[in-house]
Amino acid sequence: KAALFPSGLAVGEKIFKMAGAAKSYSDAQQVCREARGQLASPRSAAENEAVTQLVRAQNKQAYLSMNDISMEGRFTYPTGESLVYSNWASGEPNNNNEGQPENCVEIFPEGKWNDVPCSKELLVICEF
Ligand code: GN1
Ligand code: CA
Ligand code: CA
Repeated sequence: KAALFPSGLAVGEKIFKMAGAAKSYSDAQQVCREARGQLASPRSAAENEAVTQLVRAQNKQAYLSMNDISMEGRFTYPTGESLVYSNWASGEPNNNNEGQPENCVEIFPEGKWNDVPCSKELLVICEF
């Protein structure tokens, strides 16, 4: 329990933990996998609020686990399951970064989501 302070938060059965330096999506995935977790996958407003608290503390965007790499416009969890909850910012996902596709998801300090290029370097939050 003490290890959650100051970078972790428990919601129900799930624990979210801020992992440190900003990374690309594939590097971020690896950080969480090596820790035997996965990137943050908020599946409810309560979970999204917990992730938002961690992001707000850094005032920088972070990666969520979900992507639409397999099929454009269909965002899925690492299991391949479609989203059961979303909190897209107005106009998102737009799959458009100056003409380049956007297949990964960032969460803002306000808690809203935006699709971004998977090459973008963002904070890493893992869930366990
Ligand atoms: C950003 O920089 P710009 O406007 O081309 C953002 C997009 C958003 C867009 C919303 C890399 O794109 O994902 O949809 O703002 N790009 C990045 O206006 O974060
Ligand atoms: Ca996309
Ligand atoms: Ca976008």
